Amino acid sequence: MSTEMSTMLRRLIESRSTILAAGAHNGISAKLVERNRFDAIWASSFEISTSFAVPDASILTMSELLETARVMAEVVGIPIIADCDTGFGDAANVYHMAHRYSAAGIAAVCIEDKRFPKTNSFVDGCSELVSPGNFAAKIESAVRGRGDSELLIFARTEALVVGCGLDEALARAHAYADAGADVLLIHSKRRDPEEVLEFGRRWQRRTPLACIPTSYYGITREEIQAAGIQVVIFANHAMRSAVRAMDRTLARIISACSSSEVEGQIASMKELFELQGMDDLVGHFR
Ligand code: SPV
Ligand code: MG
Repeated sequence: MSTEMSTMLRRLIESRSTILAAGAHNGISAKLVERNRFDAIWASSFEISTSFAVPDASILTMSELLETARVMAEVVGIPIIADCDTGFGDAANVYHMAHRYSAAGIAAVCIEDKRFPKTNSFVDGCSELVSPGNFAAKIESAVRGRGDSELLIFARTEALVVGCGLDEALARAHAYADAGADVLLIHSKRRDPEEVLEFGRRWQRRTPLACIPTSYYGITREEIQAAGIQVVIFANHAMRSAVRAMDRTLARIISACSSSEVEGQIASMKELFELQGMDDLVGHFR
């Protein structure tokens, strides 16, 4: 069932030098990503955990993350790349994960080589990696689990995040590409993009590269392209901006005991009815 969106994502990756994805955490944020003409949605574990107000630390179950991704898939017409953390366990869990995400119409799953339970990459000192062999076996399992579907498997290495260095990151990435990964995500939490760019320059395989420029946000489109990185994921900006906006609005209302000051600065009910699809409903059924 994932085949249509997976095929769309595969074609995008084959035909474009750069694909832009943005993080979302529910139906409405996914719609805004689509409305702003991103190519794909990143169903971010960080954003979804934040929306439940729990740590991004393998606290949410696969069912909760899958259900959230499914809600997004039902309301948008662009591919969803589901952030599946460590794959919710070992190779057997990954097999079932791939099968279920594919059946839910999700275009791609992304798993990372941290040990379960994982902690968000920006929390210092909490992450440990599984062996390259263990993670390659998980990738092979995801490939088997997708069956005949076109579900894309993103393999993410955290070797740079935990300080293992470029050689280890490249060795792991080679092993994951050999195991059948469709896209290789190289993550970094440094402020400058140099290690990611160097990784890209040294990557000789045909497997496309992806990156998440959260900390090295100064990177340019030209640098990304010159390093041969094709998929760029703005992983958490929808949630970070939503929290700031909601907080400011609520603070102004409580301090004035009135919403009149904020009325002109927030989305109107009409705009939200449009995003809900209310006009269609009223047009057809009322
Ligand atoms: C996410 O958005 O959940 C990610 C990216 O996995 S990061 O927060 O950098 O780990
Ligand atoms: Mg995540």
